[in-house]
Amino acid sequence: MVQIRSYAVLAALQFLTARTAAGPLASPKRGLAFTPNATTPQDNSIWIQEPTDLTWYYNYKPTPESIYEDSKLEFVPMLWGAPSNLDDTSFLSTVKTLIEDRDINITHVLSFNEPDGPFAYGGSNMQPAAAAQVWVKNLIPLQEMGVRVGLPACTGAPSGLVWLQNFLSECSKLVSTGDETRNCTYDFVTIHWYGNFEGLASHMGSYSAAFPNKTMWITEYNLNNQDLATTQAFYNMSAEYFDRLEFVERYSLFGAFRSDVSNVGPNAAMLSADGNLTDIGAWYLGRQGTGISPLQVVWSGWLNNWVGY
Ligand SMILES: *[C@@H]1O[C@H](CO)[C@@H](O)[C@H](O)[C@H]1NC(C)=O
Ligand SMILES: *[C@@H]1O[C@H](CO)[C@@H](O)[C@H](O)[C@H]1NC(C)=O
Ligand SMILES: *[C@@H]1O[C@H](CO)[C@@H](O)[C@H](O)[C@H]1NC(C)=O
Ligand SMILES: *[C@@H]1O[C@H](CO)[C@@H](O)[C@H](O)[C@H]1NC(C)=O
Ligand SMILES: *[C@@H]1O[C@H](CO)[C@@H](O)[C@H](O)[C@H]1NC(C)=O
Ligand SMILES: CC(=O)N[C@H]1CO[C@H](CO)[C@@H](O)[C@@H]1O
Repeated sequence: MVQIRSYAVLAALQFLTARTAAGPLASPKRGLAFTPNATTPQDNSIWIQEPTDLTWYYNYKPTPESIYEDSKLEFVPMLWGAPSNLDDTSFLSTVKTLIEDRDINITHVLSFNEPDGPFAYGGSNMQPAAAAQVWVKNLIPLQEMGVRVGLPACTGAPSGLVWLQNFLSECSKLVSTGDETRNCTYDFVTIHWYGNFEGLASHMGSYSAAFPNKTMWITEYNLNNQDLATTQAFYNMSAEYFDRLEFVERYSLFGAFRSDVSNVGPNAAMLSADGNLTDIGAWYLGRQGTGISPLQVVWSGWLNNWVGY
């Protein structure tokens, strides 16, 4: 009796697992976090070869990539960090030029990249007051033109929320007048996450609570330095979650590079060491898996040399 019951539980569990194992193949929310490597420029066109689901990209810069100019990928400029002169308005004028002179359809911009993180880890290392000054000069005029602007993307550490609250309060000081308190506005919240799915869901929950009624972009995320099966299960669960949640507007896996140069572990990479799409890479583009291991390397060069002897 006991045994039969546990079989029934097992069967139910297997049914549930089977139903949730497959990640969603297609999603219009997906974009490319473009991190090219000059030694493998041939990889840059992989993301626009059909079939691909990707609808947008960012490259951590204000200006677009010429290789994507005629593609269907919408470009999202990024301010990234502080100019040496905090009153500099180059970002504003660059984006205005893209819109007004080059007729590029810019509807969204990203602001600062990990301002609460040190330069050594790719952060833009900014004080909230300095960031507020740059925001007021460059982003408010774009908002007035109808461009939607994302709140800075902090690291996944708890310090991120504190940094953002300080930033908003500094920004409020700059836009308030003697007799009227005003706040800086933003159109969506932007987050980064490295870690497991439970951590990701909890991180998203704390941002939703801190910034109610705002849509969210997850512009960098992955489960770093884990085995392949765990990494793939994380990929599937998070993609399914992002696609299901209406408040998630867009997301971009960090990700679009070869496993041998990955700083988030080889299994998190969308390309194998020899530049082929891995399973995760193919799924992200909305295709069936390739079955290619992230660790795969091209043997032909070695073989040719060997045959040559
Ligand atoms: C992930 O989803 C793909 C289909 O999108 C499926 O083929 C694969 O088995 C799933 N893997 C895991 C570990 O859930
Ligand atoms: C670019 O690729 C080369 C060759 O694989 C590698 O040595 C280098 O570290 C990579 N650069 C970055 C920034 O990942
Ligand atoms: C500009 O991009 C937005 C997506 O953000 C799209 O909805 C809109 O149709 C595009 N406009 C043109 C003229 O292509
Ligand atoms: C500005 O933001 C603060 C903190 O979120 C809030 O308490 C206040 O009501 C806001 N003020 C205005 C005028 O929107
Ligand atoms: C969020 O939106 C709901 C429904 O539109 C509204 O009732 C609520 O007051 C909003 N909350 C805040 C904090 O703006
Ligand atoms: C299976 C597969 O797609 N293999 C490709 C991996 O990349 C090399 C080099 O680009 C190709 O020659 C293979 O066909």
